[in-house]
Amino acid sequence: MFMQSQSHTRIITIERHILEEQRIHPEATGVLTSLLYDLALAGKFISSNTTRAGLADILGLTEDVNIQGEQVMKLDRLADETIYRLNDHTGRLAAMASEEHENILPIPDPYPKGKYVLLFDPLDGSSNIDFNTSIGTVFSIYRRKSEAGPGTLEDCLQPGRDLVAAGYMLYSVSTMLVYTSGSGVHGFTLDPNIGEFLLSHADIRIPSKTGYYSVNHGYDRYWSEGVRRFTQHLQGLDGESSGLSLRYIGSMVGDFHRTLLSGGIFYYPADRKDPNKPHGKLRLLYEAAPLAFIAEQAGGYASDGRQNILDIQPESLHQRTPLFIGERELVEKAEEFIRQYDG
Ligand code: AFP
Repeated sequence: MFMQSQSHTRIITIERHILEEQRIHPEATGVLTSLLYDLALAGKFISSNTTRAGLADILGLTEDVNIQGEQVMKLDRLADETIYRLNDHTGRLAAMASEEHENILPIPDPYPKGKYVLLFDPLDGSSNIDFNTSIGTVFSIYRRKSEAGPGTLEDCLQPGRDLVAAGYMLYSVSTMLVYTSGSGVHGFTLDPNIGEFLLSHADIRIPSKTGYYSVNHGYDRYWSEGVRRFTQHLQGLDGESSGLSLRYIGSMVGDFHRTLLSGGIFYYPADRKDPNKPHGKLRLLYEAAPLAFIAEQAGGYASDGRQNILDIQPESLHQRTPLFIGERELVEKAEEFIRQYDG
C-alpha cells in the first residue's frame, strides 16, 4: 500500500478534475470530459508556441485579412488550425465555428459527427503579440440542436443560456485554463516542467467591493451619455463613491481574468467611432457569451447595457455586442445609467 502523502493528494490535474465533475452527472457519457481535455491539449500546444513567439520566425503579419477586416497574424492561424485539427476527427463534434472564419467549419468526411458544437476565438488580443502582453483563447461548447448528420448554422446560433461549458486559456506570466461546465468556475495553471494543468484556483468567486474598472478611455468621446456618466460614477466624480482605479490591457481575456479574480468591472461599450459597428467591438458568440457564463457561475453578471448577455439570441456568427461584465452590483449600475440617460 502507498502512504497517503498530504502534498500529493492536493495535486489535482485537469484530467482528474474534469473526470470528477463528470461523476456529478451520472447520465454523462464522457464525451464532454474528453472534449474539455482535447481543448486543454490545444491550450498546451498554443502556449508552447506563444512562449517561443519572440524566438521563432512566427511573428509578423500575414497578407490575409480575416472576416472582421483585421489583419491575421501568424500565431492566430496556428492557434486556429491547432484547435480545428485536434477536434475534427474525434467524433465528439458536429461542427465548429471560429472567429477567424466567415462560415461554420464542417467536420470533414469520413469522420463521425458528434453531439456538440465548438465555437472559439483562437487568439484573442492578438494585436498585443508584438508587445509580449497577455493573449488568450476562448471556447464555448453547445449541445447540437439538429438530430444527426453534419452540424448546421442553427446549431451554432444558440443563446449563452444554453451553453454546456465555456472557458479560456490565458497565455501570460503563466498559462492558465479557466472553465465552467455549470458547477462553478475552476482555474488551472500549466506546470511547464511536467506539461500539465494543475488546479490552482478552485471554485472562483468574483470578490465584491474591490477591484478595478477596465475600459478603453481613449474612446470616451464616442460614448453615450449613460456610459460617460457611469464611468464618472466609477471614478467617484459624482461624489457617490470613493472611486476605483483603472486597469486596461486591451486583451479581453487578460482584462476579464483580472476582473474575475480581483472584482470590479470590464466593459467595452457601444460607441460612435465606427458607424459600421454601432454595437461595440466584441463578438457575442466567441467572446461575450462564454465569458458571461463564466461570470455568472462565479457570482457575477454580464450585460449588453440593457439585458443579460446570456439571454441574447444570436442572429449571425459574427454579431457584435456591447459588454459590461464583472461584479453584479457594478454591472447593474451600468444598466441603471444607460436606462436613465440613453433612453
Ligand atoms: P485583437 O484580437 O484585434 O487584438 O482585439 C482584441 C479585442 O477584441 C479584445 O481582446 C479587447 O478587449 C479589445 O479588442 C480591445 O480593443 P481596443 O483596442 O479597441 O480597446
